[in-house]
Amino acid sequence: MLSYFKRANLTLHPVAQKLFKVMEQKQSNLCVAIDATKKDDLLSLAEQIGPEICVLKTHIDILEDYTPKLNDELKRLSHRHQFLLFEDRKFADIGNTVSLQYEKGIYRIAEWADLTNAHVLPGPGIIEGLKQVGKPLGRGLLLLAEMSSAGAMTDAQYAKKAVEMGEAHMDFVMGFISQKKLSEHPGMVHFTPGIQLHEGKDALGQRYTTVEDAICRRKTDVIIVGRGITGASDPAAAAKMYRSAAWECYTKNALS
Ligand code: 5BU
Repeated sequence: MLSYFKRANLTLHPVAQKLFKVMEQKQSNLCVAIDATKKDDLLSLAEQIGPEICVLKTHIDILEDYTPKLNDELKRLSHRHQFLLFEDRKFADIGNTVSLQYEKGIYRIAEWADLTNAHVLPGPGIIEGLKQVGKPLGRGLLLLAEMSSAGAMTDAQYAKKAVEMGEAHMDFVMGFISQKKLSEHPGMVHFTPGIQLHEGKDALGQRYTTVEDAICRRKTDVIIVGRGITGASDPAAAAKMYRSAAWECYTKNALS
């Protein structure tokens, strides 16, 4: 398999290039989901795990004390620790509406998030709408091809369509949220949520697989870990452990 370093040279997408380089430099293919509802918790966790991650994933709309100043604080942290910011917004409307949701409103997602994501359910207009806003700012988009939750309607046919839609828009789409590698294009990055140390589930339909299963066997690129790290008694130590496990799987893949 190709190294992230080689893949950086096989894509013209600025965010994918930057991500591959950060991954190689930091030896990290770990994205942490910090689902905090207070901004101090978000910032303090990001500060603790910053050195271990290539991407910080947020749900900005769950914060109870959001102020626009947070955008700059997140950007500052991302520069200091060299990680990218991913707002997991899961856009799902017509092109015109998502372009407004992405650029305007309280959160101004396009202003600070290097990447965001969208469902393909509405058809390619959603990509066009987000691209109008994000491409001039040098942003990237991930398409939701598969979800981790039990009973998800993202079956093989749906995932295939998502990949086709993504590959037809590679000037803005840089990858997929999926449970396995779906696209053979070296520039497409696969992010996989639903990761913990052991297989299992939570009380609300989340399903977990392991780092080894996602990266070694299913050949995805970046693991997304939330509560496995943020709920640990020492989140920095947990992040270190997930980072090295995921990186070890990647290096095994890259050698094969
Ligand atoms: P967890 O604590 O590791 O279960 O958190 C997983 C995060 O990834 C959480 O922020 C979800 O919103 C997100 N997620 C997911 O779990 N499954 C999916 O298919 C997608 C996103 Br898309």
